[in-house]
Amino acid sequence: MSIQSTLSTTSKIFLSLAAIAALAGPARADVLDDVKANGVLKCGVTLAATGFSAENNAGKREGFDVDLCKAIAAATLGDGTKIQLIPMDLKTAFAGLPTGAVDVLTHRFTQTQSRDVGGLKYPKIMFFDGQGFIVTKKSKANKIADLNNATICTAQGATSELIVADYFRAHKLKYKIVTFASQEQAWDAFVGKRCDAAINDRSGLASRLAKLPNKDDFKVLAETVSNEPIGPIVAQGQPRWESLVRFTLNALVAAEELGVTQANVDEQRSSQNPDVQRLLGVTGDFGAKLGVANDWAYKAIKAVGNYGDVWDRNVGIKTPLRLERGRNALVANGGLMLSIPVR
Ligand SMILES: N[C@@H](CCC(=O)N[C@@H](CS)C(=O)NCC(=O)O)C(=O)O
Repeated sequence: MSIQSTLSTTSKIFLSLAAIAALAGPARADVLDDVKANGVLKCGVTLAATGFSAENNAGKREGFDVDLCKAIAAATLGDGTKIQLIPMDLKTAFAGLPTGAVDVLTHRFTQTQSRDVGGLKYPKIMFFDGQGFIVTKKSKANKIADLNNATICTAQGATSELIVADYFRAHKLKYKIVTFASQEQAWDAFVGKRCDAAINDRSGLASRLAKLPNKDDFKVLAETVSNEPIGPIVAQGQPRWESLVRFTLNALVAAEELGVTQANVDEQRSSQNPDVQRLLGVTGDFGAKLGVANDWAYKAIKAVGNYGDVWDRNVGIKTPLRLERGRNALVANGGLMLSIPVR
């Protein structure tokens, strides 16, 4: 744990951005070839975030981020069960890509210019989020302006540090930020009353609230203070692998647009719609051009369903997170989710 004043927060943020820039390291051989040779896909996932990556009662890790890992394994290896999930915190996750400790991060990390230029490539955004603050219901804070002089918990290296620094300075509010090695620790400290408030992606707050027995004792403030475009990450210099991850996620979005679901994907193979035929590998050689089998997208959809299926199963309104699609609805439904045409 570390406590920082406003000024040293800013300098630490720029130091941590410099550390990301040093990630380049020795380049890996072709990751797509590696994954095929290993016969297993290694995904870096969040430590414990219900709905995204957390163990269920049977001790099996499940969630949105786990499903994306399964989809990529299904597309690459023809089998969505050939995955190794490696839980990682903010401190270790990024360094695992160039060394090959992980092939892809299906994590909750925001794309920023510094991370991208620093060697972390984001093939496609899978979740449009924004950050918010959580406080106890007993607290007198009903809006961020009420957090003057508050102590705020978050994790080292999260985008939150700079967001808090910028927002509070711009609004002439005083604060003390307390950072922890992981979001889990930051959350536990907040729940343990170490801080007046915590900040995280709104989906992250919903995720942690979902498993709290006394969730009604807390409230998330209405204001959203940032944009957090979140997506899987691959190492730089891996264009084939980057494309494979991009188009696997894209296939899940395209499937939703075309009405192809986990339940109907087999019958959709006989569809007369040329877009469906290309997506499912019935016509064309779109898989071969990516370096995988032509039924790669069929296998991914069969393994986890379309984007909407993944959403509904893990974080949708029937789950403990109860998240509305909002900005993550398809463009056709007023959101931001759009597929790249499979042509
Ligand atoms: N999106 C922000 C926050 C990322 C974040 O805090 N992720 C949460 C999951 S919602 C987490 O638990 N990270 C791993 C950890 O440190 O425990 C960023 O990219 O910096």
